[in-house]
Parts: sequence; structure tokens; C-alpha cells
Amino acid sequence: RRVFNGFNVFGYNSYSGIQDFIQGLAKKHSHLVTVEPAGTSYQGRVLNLVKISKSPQGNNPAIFVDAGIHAREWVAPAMALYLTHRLVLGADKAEELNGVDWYIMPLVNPDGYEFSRSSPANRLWRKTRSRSGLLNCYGVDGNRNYGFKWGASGTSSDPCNAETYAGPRPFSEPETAAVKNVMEKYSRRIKLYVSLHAYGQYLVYPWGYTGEFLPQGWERLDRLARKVSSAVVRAGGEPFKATSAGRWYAAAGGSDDYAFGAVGIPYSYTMELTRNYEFNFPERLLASVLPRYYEGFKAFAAQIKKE
Ligand code: ING
Ligand code: ZN
Repeated sequence: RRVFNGFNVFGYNSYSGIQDFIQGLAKKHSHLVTVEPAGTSYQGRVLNLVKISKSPQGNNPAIFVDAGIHAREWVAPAMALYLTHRLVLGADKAEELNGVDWYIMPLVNPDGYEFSRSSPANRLWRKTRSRSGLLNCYGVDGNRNYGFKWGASGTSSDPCNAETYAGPRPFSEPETAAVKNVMEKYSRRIKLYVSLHAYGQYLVYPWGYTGEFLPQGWERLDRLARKVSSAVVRAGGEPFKATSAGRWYAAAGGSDDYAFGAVGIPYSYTMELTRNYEFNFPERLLASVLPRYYEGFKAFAAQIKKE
């Protein structure tokens, strides 16, 4: 079954459809799924954190996945919700749930997401929807708003005309502050952080703020990215190119740099899903790509269990 009370696991769903789906899962699979409010968006929408765990104590090493910090990258929340769905429905047999806890925040920027859904003219909105104080200037780039080397490169201080406006200060946005709080609350257990974005089919690791050097131990990051890519390819998917963000284009204030550099999470990635169609990946193709990406998440989990 792919449709649950109007929620399509291979579709682009509304914020309220997503909320109902998550709450429904938690109700039906209460031994496995808990939903915790992790904050509130600028416009007052609840930012939910879904925890999936087979152990009641829940003290396993953990994987933290977030999605949808950038409003227009619709395939990212779709993947996070498909991941949630697969983990829960396959739980009995899923190796990826034995000894690993999953924390998933499927829609970090619901205000931007709903805005991008509201009309074709708004479809390519990227930022949050906070007010800058200047007339008709809204939003901050959430992936420039994290407090590690904030503003050092690849960002703008122009709230009106820039897609990469870093915000008035680090964590000015309640959405990025909520993600940070999750990272810090579970920092001792989180071994892997994956932030889902689109597009390009890249697995990007720190540093984002500079391309001049790589973090110590970057070889492990690169090796795991290649393993994940191979797993996706074995499932019939397109490969992911593994690279550090800064070697690609330097940009400071990203969530993966914060997770790795400030929180000390040992594996941290920005995962750019889908190769073609830019931000308009067709809904009808989700059923073919999401299960292939799931194989990549299994490879992530296998590594975390080995560490
Ligand atoms: N790409 C990322 C962005 O925020 C990135 C690329 C990753 C930059 C990590 C910095 C750090 O621009 C998309 N598509 O959002
Ligand atoms: Zn993005």
C-alpha cells in the first residue's frame, strides 16, 4: 500500500498531510515510533522529531536525518518520510534497526515549504519565511545560519535580494535552532548526521566553509560516501559523487559543518538527491528513486553498527 489516509509515500504531501501521517504512525506503532515536538517554526508550525527504535531504553548509537531546510527541494522531505515508512513497516526484519536508533526530522522548514506549494510563482522559494524588518524582504537561508564559522564564506548579508542570506546572527531562525538542539541533546549517541537536499546526486562532507583544506580524518567520510553510492548503484540507482563542500563551492554556516565541527558528530553529510529536473523532480518518478536511496541508508546503518 502506498496511500495512508490520503498520504502518498511516493508523493509530495502537504504539511498537514505529513503531520497526520507521522501522528498516525506513532499511534499505530507506539512500541517503535515516538514523535517529539522539537520546536516551532517562525509562523508557528510544529517541528516534529520522529524517533524510531526497537529498544525501549533507546540508548543505541543513533542516526539523525533531517530534510526540507530548503523549501523548494521537495524530494528531500519525500525521502525522509519514505525512510520513516520503510523503517517502521519493515521493522521486524530490518537489520538497520537492530542496535541503531533513528531520529528523523522530515520537514525542518514547513513555512517555506508551504509557501513554495502555494502558487507556481512561489515554487522556487528556498529560505525560511521570517521577516527581516525591511519592506517585502523575507527569509533566511537555513543552510547558512548555523553557528560554525558563520558568515566566513559563500553567504550574503543582504536580506532582500540574496538566496544565501545568512541571517542577522547564527541560529536567528527557530528552525535551525531546533535542529541544533536535537543534535546537542543526543550528541553522545549520534554517530551520523545526514541533511537531505536536492539536487545533483552528491554526498557532500565538511568542510563547507573552506576549500583550502579538509578536516582531519576526511578519508573515513569519503570512504563511507562511496560505500553508500555503491549500494544505491547496486539497487539500480545513479551514483553519488563524494566530495567536500568547500572543494565544490565554499559556503559557511551549513548544518553539516556544525554537526561535525561544533557538536563532534563523527560522520556528517549533505546529501543532494536526484540528478535531473533540478527542483522539479516529477512526482511520478519518486516510486523508482526512493527505494534505491533507501539501500544507501542501509549502507549508512551497517557502517554505524560496525564502529
Ligand atoms: N546545496 C547546498 C547549499 O546549501 C552545501 C550545498 C552543502 C553548501 C554543504 C554548504 C555546505 O547550497 C543545496 N542544494 O542547497
Ligand atoms: Zn538545499
